[in-house]
Order: sequence, then structure tokens, then C-alpha cells
Amino acid sequence: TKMAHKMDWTSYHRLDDIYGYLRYLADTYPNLVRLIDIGTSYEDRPLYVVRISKSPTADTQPAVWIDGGIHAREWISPAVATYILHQLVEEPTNAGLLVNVDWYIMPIMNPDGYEYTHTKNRLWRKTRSKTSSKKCRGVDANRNFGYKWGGAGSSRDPCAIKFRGANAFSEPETLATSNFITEKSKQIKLYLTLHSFGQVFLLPWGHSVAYPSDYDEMKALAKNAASKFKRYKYRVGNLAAVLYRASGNSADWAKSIGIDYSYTVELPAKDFILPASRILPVSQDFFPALEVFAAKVATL
Ligand code: ING
Ligand code: ZN
Repeated sequence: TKMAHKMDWTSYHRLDDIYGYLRYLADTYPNLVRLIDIGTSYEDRPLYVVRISKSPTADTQPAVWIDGGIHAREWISPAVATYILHQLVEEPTNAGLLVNVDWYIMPIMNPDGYEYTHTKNRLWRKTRSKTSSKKCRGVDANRNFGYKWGGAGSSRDPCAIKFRGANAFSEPETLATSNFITEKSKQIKLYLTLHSFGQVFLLPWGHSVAYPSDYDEMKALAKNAASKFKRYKYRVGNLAAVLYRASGNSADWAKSIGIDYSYTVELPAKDFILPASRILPVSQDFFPALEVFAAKVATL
């Protein structure tokens, strides 16, 4: 029987539709796509990474990592991540982006939170784990990564929206993700994490207003990528300087383990609640930036 899926980019989808699409891609394009189950969430949902590789010896080419849905309410993020998957896998005119580059895409890092925003509270941000407080659940996954964990811009209060967790990588979602990335850290040359909102490309560090020694190279590539955007103009700058300090964020951690290019993108929107009619304009505008990234990564 023929595989089918319910995915499109004219509405926001529940987790089942998104995971159904990932399985569809893996089943339909077995020579190109592999669905990697990297663990389970607090509430026992699978955590999926999709690998796209044309190489007969996968895991040997330089690679780009993209994740979405760290924060539950930022629905445009998994929507753009799945759009990118669709374009890379199902649009033959994008075949050039797969030459000499592998892609690892994790559309939803926090599936429990994502489902909770569909069923209970549209503005939920955190994971759904139990905490030391009976009344308050969830950890801010983007304060739970293990580099400078516990510092400025994160909270020890389990009821706070920026609760960092009881310890670094306390959450099964951040632990599984970081273990996987660490395993592939020789291969992954660029880390990209999709958030909303703000229309800005953010560079490490976020734990303090400080700059990695190769900041200028990182910034030049980001500016080059951002120059591809036609409809929405993005600012480019240091996480802590442009926004605010945030210790334990994923992009700082990725940079700290030696991934040279590490970016947090705040997609264009005016609110966490962005009409579904914006999914395609935002996604289509963003996609060409990946050509710049792929061209760079192919040389590394
Ligand atoms: N924004 C990011 C956050 O986690 C951020 C912005 C990331 C700031 C990393 C500093 C460092 O708060 C959203 N929208 O979640
Ligand atoms: Zn976010």
C-alpha cells in the first residue's frame, strides 16, 4: 500500500501529522532519508532526527544541523523546519544543496510541550516534566543545556518561565539531543536552532555579552545568509547584546563543543501566535539562506 501523509504548510499541524510526514519521507525516499529515533520525551513520545544524505557512506560528509520546537508555543519553528525537509527531499531543483553535505533535521525537540499548546495552553513554552514544586511543571529547554548552565538569564524557580531545571540536561529531550549531536560533532559544522519571534540572527555568546574569537567569521556568514532574504529583513548580532543574556541555551552549548558556526534564528512574527497564512511566506523567504550555509559547510 502507498504511504500517505497529512502534512502541508497552509495550516499548523499536530504532532501525529508531523511524525507521519517524517515516516512518509523515510519510507518514500529510502536512499536519501533516514528517520533516527534518538530517545523518548518525558511523556514517552519519540524524539526524531531526520538525516538526509546522498552519500553512500553516510556520516562522513560535513553536515548541517537544524532543530525546531525547543519552545512549545513557537509554532512557526517546526513549520519552517518541516518546510525545509520538504524542500530538501521532495524538490529536485534543490538537489545542489545535498552535494557534499549531509543534513540532520529535528523538527520538534519538545513534543510534549508542543502537544500541550494544542490541547491545554497555547502559550506554554517549557517541557512538561515534574519539578520540585507540586504546582509547576516544565523546564525551559533553552536554559537546560550544559554550557555555563545556571548563570544569568535563567531561573532556579520551577514556576518561572525560564526555569533552568534541577541540573544541566535534566530533561530527556535536551539530553538525547545533546548526546546525538556530540556523537556527530566531528561531522556537524553548523548548528541552527529556530525560534520565534524577532526577525534576527543571533550569535554566541548568550550567557554573557562576550564574543567567541571567531565571531567575525560567524557574523560574515550570517550576514551573507541574511542577504538572501527578500521579504523580511533580519538583524544580525550577539545573543546577549541584541536580546538578553540566557545561560544554558543550545547555541552556546553547540559552539562550546566545537561546532564552528552556531546560530539562533528568531523568525519573523509579531507574536507567538502567527496566522497559518504566514507559514509559506516566512518559510519561502528563509529557505535560500540554506544555500549560503550549504556552500560554506561543503568546504569544511
Ligand atoms: N528566544 C530565545 C530564548 O531562549 C535567546 C532567545 C536564545 C536569547 C539564546 C539568548 C540566548 O529566550 C525565544 N524566542 O525563545
Ligand atoms: Zn524560543
